[in-house]
Amino acid sequence: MTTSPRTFYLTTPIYYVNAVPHLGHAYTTLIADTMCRYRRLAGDRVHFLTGTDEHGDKIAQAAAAAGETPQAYADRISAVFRETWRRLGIGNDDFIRTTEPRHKAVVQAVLQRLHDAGEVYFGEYGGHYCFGCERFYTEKELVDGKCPDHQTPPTFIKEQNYFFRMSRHQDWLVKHIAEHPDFIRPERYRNEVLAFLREPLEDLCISRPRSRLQWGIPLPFDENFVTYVWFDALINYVSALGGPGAERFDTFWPHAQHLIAKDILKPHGIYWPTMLKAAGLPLYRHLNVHGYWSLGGGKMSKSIGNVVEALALADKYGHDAFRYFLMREMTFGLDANFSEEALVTRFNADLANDLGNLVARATTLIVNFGDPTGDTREALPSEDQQVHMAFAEATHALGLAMEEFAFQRALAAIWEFIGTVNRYIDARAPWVLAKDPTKDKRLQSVLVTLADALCCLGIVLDPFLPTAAARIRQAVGHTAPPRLEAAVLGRLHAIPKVEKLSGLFPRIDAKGEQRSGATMLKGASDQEGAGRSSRISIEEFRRVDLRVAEVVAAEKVEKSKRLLKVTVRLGAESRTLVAGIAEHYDPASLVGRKVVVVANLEPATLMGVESDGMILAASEGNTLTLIVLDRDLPAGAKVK
Ligand code: ME8
Repeated sequence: MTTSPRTFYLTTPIYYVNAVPHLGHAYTTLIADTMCRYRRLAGDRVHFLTGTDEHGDKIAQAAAAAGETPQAYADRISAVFRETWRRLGIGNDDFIRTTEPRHKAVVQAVLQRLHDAGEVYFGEYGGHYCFGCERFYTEKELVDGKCPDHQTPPTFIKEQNYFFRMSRHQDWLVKHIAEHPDFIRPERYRNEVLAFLREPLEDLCISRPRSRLQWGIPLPFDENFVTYVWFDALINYVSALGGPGAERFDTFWPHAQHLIAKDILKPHGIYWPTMLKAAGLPLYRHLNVHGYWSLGGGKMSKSIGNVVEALALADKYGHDAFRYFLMREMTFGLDANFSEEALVTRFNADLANDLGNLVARATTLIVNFGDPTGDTREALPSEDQQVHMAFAEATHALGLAMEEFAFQRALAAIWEFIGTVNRYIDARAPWVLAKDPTKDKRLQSVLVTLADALCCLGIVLDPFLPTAAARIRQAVGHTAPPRLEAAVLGRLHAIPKVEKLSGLFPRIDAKGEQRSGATMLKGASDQEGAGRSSRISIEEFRRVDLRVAEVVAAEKVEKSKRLLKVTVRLGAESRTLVAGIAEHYDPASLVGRKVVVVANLEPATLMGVESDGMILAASEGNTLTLIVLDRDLPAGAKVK
């Protein structure tokens, strides 16, 4: 991964103020925020822009319906967007409004440039106009004579207007896209733009007569017209930097990346690059396009009215969880369906179980058994090296995924590592090491590895779960601002001061309520506080494959007081398991007995013997008893 400082400029669409923010807006803005946090974590110089699109028919009509002036209405709704982003923890550097003087001035300057360069002409046009989309449709684009987005028949309008000579820019644009395969990404959207460009490109009508629409930026060369809202809106990406010639523009514009959904691919993939080129400005670097969220299969758009109040959901489940779900559930570029049930399932499985329990177990073990003054590692045992390697792999995969906005893959890579650490705890069983004074050095080195792993997780999770990541870092005493370059496992050589952290993500029960804090399972191996939270769902329980097994052979594991190597038969299959029952059962007495085993556990190696499953036993004090059947059943029978 490169650590040299890079410059990164990321924009979201500027959202229309004709309704309050919904889930789709929140998604784009949250992933933009995550990306910018990630780039900052990597040490890059970042500028993150969002804002509101406030001119045009749509807004004028919404204001009239609300009985307000367009400006008062835009002020009010724009403030709702700004406040929503603040509450969701979005760290944008700037918020542009198209009604601001700084924006108007740049729009007019760009229009004048285009006019002076002969890129604009005055002409007459008759076409099918959709007021919802605020644009003309060609016959071919209409579906059954209707606007494909609004499913309403367009109005035929004939009027004199100004036009941008977009048609003359077709050839170089096709060539540019061909030569820069990641100019528009993922590939499906690049292909979609190339498909548009296989048809002749028409000139673009860039004005609206004032007689018909007042609410817009006047053309600098003809006061009788206002600027077409898209021509006005796209320019926000440069006006927010102060426009051509400004220092901020020179710093950031060469690194510009836009983030949008597929609904506005054409203006960004075709109008915008041709406008830039015609105005003598460099093109943006990448257009990153994501898919659409739907609710129960229906499209979600405020003009259609089927909206989810983003904040209500985020407040209900926590802002970190909301952000996590959106990123984990949608494959960047493809559509996804939103449901509260899916959010709760992911919450319980990924956040409460995998991450929350890891943090609770590891911090508890370190606090209970860690000796900050103790001697820790000399040579690194190979199992610890595997944890280090797993982290190096995860951060490598994370870096590659984030280059492409593949948030889902990025999170999958981190969760792969979380799984490795959870298995490492199970296999190393620090609570067992703690019982053997000769193993103290080994115990301390396992605990250092755990503290190290938590600290690294607290760093790499920062862009995705900002609040939880900060709590994890705090629990392991990492007070420095998080930096990706510090997330290297193996740096820690002594146990830091650690605080127990349980209930990071308390499980959500079927009624949608969160349990306060994880409670501990009372079981033999969990007595020392290595336990997981107490309740699991029936689905989770069903995933555990319990079987009747017949013991066919048993012997002591060399050099171990506690472990027996047991061969069992499960139907036709035979397996080797390692069980900590040597102090309670003579190996020979077990042969021929039927026991209950967990058949779908991931294999683990104990004292050099691979164990493929687990024999169930109950224990209290010094007594341990195997779980046996009170009626006979064949080996392999399922235990339900
Ligand atoms: O188009 N799923 O504004 P807008 C995912 N003002 N993302 C969605 C979504 C959904 N169902 N619905 C909306 C405009 N979005 C113009 C943009 S830019 C110069 C001008 C998100 O309020 C997504 O980012 O309709 C989409 O591109 C954007 O909101 C459209 O927002």
